Amino acid sequence: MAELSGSPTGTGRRVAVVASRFNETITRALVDGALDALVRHGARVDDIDVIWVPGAWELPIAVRRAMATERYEAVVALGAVIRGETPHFDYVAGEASRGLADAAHDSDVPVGFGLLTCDTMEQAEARAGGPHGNKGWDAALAALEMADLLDHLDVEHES
Ligand code: INI
Repeated sequence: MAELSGSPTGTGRRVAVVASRFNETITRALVDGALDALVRHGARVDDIDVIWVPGAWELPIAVRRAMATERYEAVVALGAVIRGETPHFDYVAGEASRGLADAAHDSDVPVGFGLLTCDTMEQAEARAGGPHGNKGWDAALAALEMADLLDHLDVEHES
């Protein structure tokens, strides 16, 4: 039996952090968390690009374009959708999530999913460097771990 898993090593990795400006106090905290995770795990600052888009709705197209450059071994998508009084939340959160999933499935590049979908600003704050941690950090680590795992799977497959 073989057991495979990846390690979240950023050494030598080029990473795109794609973040939305909507609810910017939250998303900047997510970006800070992601950058901290990437650098602490060995990524060079010069190998990280932070790409800003207006809102979560725009995340998938920017993620796809970033992947198409073939510059990155991992992508981290960050945003914050917070429920308002209308069904707008459901459309933005649903389509952004689906678009990111589609982009990830259509590509060999792992995407860390750091899109907060919260009922309140307090819930978002709690997940952007508060009591529930920083989901930007978590998404960055997941992307690095998956990049490493995919490398291992490629080697296993070749041998
Ligand atoms: N975008 C977000 O990232 N979060 C939100 O909470 C949000 N709300 O609530 O409207 C939001 N809307 C903007 C949307 O993502 C697009 O940028 C906009 O519709 C222009 O295309």
